[in-house]
Amino acid sequence: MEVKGKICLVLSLFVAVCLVSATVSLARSERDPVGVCKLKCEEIRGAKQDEKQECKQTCERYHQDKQRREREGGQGKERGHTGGGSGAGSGQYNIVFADIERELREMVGKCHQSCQGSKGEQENPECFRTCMEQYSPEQGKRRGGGGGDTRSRQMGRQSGREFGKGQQLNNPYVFEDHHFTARLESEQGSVRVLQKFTDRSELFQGIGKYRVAILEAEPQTFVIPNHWDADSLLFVAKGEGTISLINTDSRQNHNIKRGDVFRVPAGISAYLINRHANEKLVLAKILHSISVPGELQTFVGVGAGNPESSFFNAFSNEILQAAFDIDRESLETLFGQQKQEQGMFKKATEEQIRAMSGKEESRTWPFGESKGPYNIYKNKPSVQNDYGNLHEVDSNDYPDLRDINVAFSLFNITQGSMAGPFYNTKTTTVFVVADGVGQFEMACPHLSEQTGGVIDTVPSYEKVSSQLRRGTVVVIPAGHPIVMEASGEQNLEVIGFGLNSDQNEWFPLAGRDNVMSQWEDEAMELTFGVPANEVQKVIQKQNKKLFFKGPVRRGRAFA
Ligand SMILES: *[C@@H]1O[C@H](CO)[C@@H](O)[C@H](O)[C@H]1NC(C)=O
Ligand SMILES: [Cu+2]
Repeated sequence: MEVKGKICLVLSLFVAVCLVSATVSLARSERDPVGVCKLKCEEIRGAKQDEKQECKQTCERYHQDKQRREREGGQGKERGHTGGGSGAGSGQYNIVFADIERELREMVGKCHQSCQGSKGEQENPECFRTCMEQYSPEQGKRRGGGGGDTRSRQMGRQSGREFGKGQQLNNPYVFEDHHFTARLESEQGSVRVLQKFTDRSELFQGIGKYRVAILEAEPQTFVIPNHWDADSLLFVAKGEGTISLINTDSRQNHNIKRGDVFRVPAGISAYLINRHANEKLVLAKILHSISVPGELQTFVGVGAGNPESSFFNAFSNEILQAAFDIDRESLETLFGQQKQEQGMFKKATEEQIRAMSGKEESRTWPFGESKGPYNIYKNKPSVQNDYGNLHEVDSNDYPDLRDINVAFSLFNITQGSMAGPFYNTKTTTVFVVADGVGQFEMACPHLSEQTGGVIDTVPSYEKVSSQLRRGTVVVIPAGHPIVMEASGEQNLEVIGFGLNSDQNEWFPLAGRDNVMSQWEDEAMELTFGVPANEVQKVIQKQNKKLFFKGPVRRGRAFA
């Protein structure tokens, strides 16, 4: 027991990589917490003016409420479990931001739904307002009969602390469906782009140039030619298709299938088809912006259906007529597009699909060493046992990964098993859950700093955790230890994009080949304070690598 406790401490020390990165907002929020809270309200994406107003009022109410509680006898501490640190103060405002933001989203979502039935929010502002009032925390308290807990605080206390229940407060690392802020959606398919990482938290400055996107195309669908101002790396999570990259004197058609990794260089125009008769094509993408960091633009020449969504439309007719050397009428025929179905995704006929697929055409190709996609199943897993397997691809396997500086991995965690704890030395990893249900836990010194405030003789860590399900995106910064666990019912399949992957390594913190197995005896004795052979006995007990049998959970662990 005692040894175990000490191991934990050592592990913690071992990974104190990012302790020094102080957060600016901390200092700011101590001086004017309500002001900062209101600023955060302004920053909530997609919120309308009156919703922001509502948010700001909640800031004030929260502040008054807190002062009252402190006067009444110091119950101000909301996070009793954080080791070391004063607890009260700035940390609470970080909590309240997350709280308000999430609560607001929930309220808006619920009210949208319940007012949708009648006429929708625009035409029925009355319904919407009444609904919002009904859900506001102040009302909740009154209705609750003054028993103490407002709705928001109830949620605050419970979520995150209990296993598998919803999302933790103040957790910038987890992204759900509503964090995909840019969307092109139609019946034939969708492209969803995750919000800028730096919009979520300044902790993500190191990966500010990268964005995540998910493309889904229905069976027998054509995605019209377009190009992005970003290099993109795509992984085929599901289905099969053909992607065509266009250059002035050549075209490359590549058939892609599940497990393929493929790079599309910035600015290269590409079109895509889902060849399958009844299976969806799903691509998970990492985009590396090249002009404005973190900003993405897509360029569509023709075909999106309305004239505004063609970049040609930005030019004057005279210019276009001269450029194409055609008369006005032909110009209309070409770019008028009245008969076009709207959107990026078009239903294709079987003949069209047959004609476009299967031809692997490539002549001289000036952009990189590309020889087509790389299939991750081509090589053996780098780790494999009964509890799961890991496939990895880096620029040594697939040179196209070099300039985008991303490495790729796929974790397949057997049901009831877990992966880790481990950490990456250099990459910040974006995990996208491809299938299954589970949860992860991560140790984060940043959040602990925000709640604690004081730098002590030893570092401290906040447990960050959340449920995982298909579509969840989780960002794990470099150096941060993490564990992922699959539910008992299904394998957990997780795609990992390792950003800034140059010379990255990952280190297991337990099991075979764990980082401590290379320590000298003296180092063990000094670090643990007990004889080396005792430590050896403990750390050599687990002889599997990376994937282990999961913990015993009582009750329903995964909602
Ligand atoms: C994960 O492993 C299971 C069982 O071996 C297999 O059926 C499944 O296809 C794998 N998933 C991926 C994405 O490789
Ligand atoms: Cu952290």
